[in-house]
Amino acid sequence: MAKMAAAAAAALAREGREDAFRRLFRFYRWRDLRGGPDLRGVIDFSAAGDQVVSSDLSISSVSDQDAYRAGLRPVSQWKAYGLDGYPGFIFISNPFLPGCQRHWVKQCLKLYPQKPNVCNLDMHMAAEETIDLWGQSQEHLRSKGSSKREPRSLLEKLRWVTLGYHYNWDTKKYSADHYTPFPSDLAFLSEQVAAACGFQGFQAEAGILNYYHFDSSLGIHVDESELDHSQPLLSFSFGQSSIFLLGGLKRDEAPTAMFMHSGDIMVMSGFSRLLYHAVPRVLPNPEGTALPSCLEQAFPSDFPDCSVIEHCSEEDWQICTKYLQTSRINMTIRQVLAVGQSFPDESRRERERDATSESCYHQEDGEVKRHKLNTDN
Ligand SMILES: O=C(O)CCC(=O)C(=O)O
Ligand SMILES: [Mn+2]
Repeated sequence: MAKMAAAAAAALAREGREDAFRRLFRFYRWRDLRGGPDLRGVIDFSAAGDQVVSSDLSISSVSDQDAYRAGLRPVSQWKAYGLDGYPGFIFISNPFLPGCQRHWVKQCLKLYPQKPNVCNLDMHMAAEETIDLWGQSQEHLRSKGSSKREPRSLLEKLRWVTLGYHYNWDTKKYSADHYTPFPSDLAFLSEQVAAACGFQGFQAEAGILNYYHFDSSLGIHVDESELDHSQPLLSFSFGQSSIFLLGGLKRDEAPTAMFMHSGDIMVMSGFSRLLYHAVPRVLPNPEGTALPSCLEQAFPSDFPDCSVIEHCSEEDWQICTKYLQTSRINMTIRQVLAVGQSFPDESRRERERDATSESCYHQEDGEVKRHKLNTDN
């Protein structure tokens, strides 16, 4: 049956009846020995183009001191953009202070994958094997050469980590009984960014951290599992660059392609909150160096104690550097419930029905999926 569906999908694609999003996804994912697709149609927010408009921020909602505490420049200095045809979409071009992205990278590699947070490796490894991914991978990463043939360390096999209300990939739901405290530093950063975009009172309740390598992609999806869609979705990117596709409410609307570089933040709110999107491609950073220069900047020595940003030791940064030379990390932060809202009461039968046999959409072999295999392949 699955084979027949795949064959039918392939036939449709051959006939040119593949949906417009899928067609562009495949265009940008394509690569061969001579290189990859033509990237001239990809919007680069650092070089304003036709569709790009500047976006107003709520400068007075975030004090310079709070921005500073989160490792961000004063909001009055941020460069924020919108896109024609996508109300509620805000792109903020790297607003991080020099050296401060390093903190978030280290947290994503060293701290956040730790228990009680949940990661893809937990799905097929014993609990004691995934206790200390950083410790188990340090040596391997430190001595790593540039050969692609070397086996990947555990850290390099990490595809996703969930925080707060842990997203259940089977039921596509969050639930009250699978919650662990959301990291306070990341909640603080998220609150400042949301407030600057006009969402004062945003509560960071769930996070999905995505870990990509040059051969990874993230399938076409909509983030609709949160119960309160009036709150924005925040997305932070670090390391190598990627192409992000932002589509419409339906898959037959052709998406807009844009680059996301290290430090860039994207906010999907209002009309844009429930749009289809995907990451077809991870690319070397545009400077062509091992790491983009914004990550080479060291942490200022006079950073105040009240900051949530901790100094990242040279030893830890060396491991992060090795990892990031071929990788991209993305953190997406969500508010799940409206203030005062609780999860609907579900019977056990409903919960069992929702937990389909198709377990995990993230895959080890490169493509990270949010959709059923036969619709996205
Ligand atoms: O990696 C990205 O830029 C997008 C991640 C995403 O869409 C998600 O986690 O829902
Ligand atoms: Mn998403």
